[in-house]
Amino acid sequence: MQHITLPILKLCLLIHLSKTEDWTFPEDFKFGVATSAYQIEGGAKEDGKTLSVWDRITRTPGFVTDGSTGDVACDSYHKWEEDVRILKELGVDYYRFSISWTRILSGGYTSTVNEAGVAYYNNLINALIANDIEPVVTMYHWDMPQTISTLGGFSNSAWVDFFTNYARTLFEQFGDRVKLWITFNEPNIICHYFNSVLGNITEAYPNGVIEYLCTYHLLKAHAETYHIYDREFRQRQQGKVGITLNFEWSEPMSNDPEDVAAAERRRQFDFGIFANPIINFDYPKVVRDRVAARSRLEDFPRSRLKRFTLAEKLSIRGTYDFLGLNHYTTWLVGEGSEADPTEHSFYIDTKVRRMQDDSWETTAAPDNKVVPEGLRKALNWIKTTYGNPDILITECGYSDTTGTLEDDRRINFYKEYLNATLEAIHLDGVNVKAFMAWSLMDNFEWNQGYTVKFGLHYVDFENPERPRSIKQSGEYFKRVIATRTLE
Ligand code: PNW
Repeated sequence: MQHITLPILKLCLLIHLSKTEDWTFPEDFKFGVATSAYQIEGGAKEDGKTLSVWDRITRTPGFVTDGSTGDVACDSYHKWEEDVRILKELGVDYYRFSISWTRILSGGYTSTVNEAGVAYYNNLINALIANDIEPVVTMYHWDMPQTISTLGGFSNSAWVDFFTNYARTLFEQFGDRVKLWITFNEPNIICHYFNSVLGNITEAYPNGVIEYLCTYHLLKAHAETYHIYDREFRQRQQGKVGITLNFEWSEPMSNDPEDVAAAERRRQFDFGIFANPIINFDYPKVVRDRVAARSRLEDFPRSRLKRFTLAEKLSIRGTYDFLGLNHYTTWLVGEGSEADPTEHSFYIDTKVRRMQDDSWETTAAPDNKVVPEGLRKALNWIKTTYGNPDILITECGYSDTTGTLEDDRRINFYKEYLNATLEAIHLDGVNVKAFMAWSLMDNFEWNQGYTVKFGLHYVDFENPERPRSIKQSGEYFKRVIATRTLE
């Protein structure tokens, strides 16, 4: 008898466990939504704020598809009280927003604090806390001071001092109340896929040198910020400092060992190049070897990868209290062909080709196809590669072009990506501690302006009042937060 019932019992248990709809998010799991300063604030020239690279580049004809700017955006500079009200209505634990550097330090690299800018964030932070919403603050979400861009941006070693001067100011002004800090949003977009002088703008052609100077200076600025927190603030403020890396999952396009290796190489170039120095030690070996080999082929006197000294490696290692992860999509990756040696770029160094499956659902951001299992795989890869660090999903979201309130595809997206998160937690034991949806509301989607909409709230950009209306996906997210389960 027993030999029959036991397996049946086991089977029942398995069936029960695999019904993830019944699973709840762990008690300490946090839900939130995310935004960034340039994408929502507006008030571009108000109260002493000076120009960032985005205030300037949006003036370049043709740069933004609909010719728009972030001058007003969602007008959150004036409507922060309403933002807090709709956050409260959603019931979120966390609100992730970023601080505009040029609102706080008008000079960019000088230390003179702009009190009006500080007052804006004080109001926002105090209102969040009064409503039991914890602020999660990104220091740098792409809006580099124009003054610093003029000096070469991330390619100038002075960047490290400029940034840490700004970061210290933020700890001083807000660290008594802000306990979760993110130094940088998506360094690989900053350094490798956009122009590193300007911050995130494809004006100058990537030349295979500037990408790695940016990586090097950004990592040093991140680590130095972490050490400043340790030395001057941690004891008093008791907060956490991390970084947000974006990670599109790379799946091998075949079982051919070359494609399998190419997919892993791509992960290391995209994610490992930042995560390995911070969590393990130094750049990943495959990145070091490949850039060195390619540089030799191109007749460079040494590797274009700007290497750390031993002291630098030691000082960067361990500079995180959590890892922020932005995740949207997945690619099928295979071995690429060697480009002509007269060409040099980060992308050429990766030596991969990639494509997406036609059967995957497309979104308004055409590359962001819906592939929920990619999130679970990415989380598992991070767990294995870096010893299961605490992960906060700091962005994940779905875009359409209409902003319709009846957004069932977005509901489906969240259902599936949240389910993948639950699987990673309950089946795989990954330490995922939070999920923040991108975004609280429709906003300025960089060079796609207002044509691509990610919000849980619709914003009427024709109306000077910029009214916000909750979408059905917002109602759905609200229910998930309230019940801590997926229906
Ligand atoms: C993220 N890519 O950006 C940003 O952090 C947000 O500011 C942005 O609004 C959001 O995703 C939606 O796009 C990305 O091309 C932009 O791989 C581009 C890519 C990835 C992330």
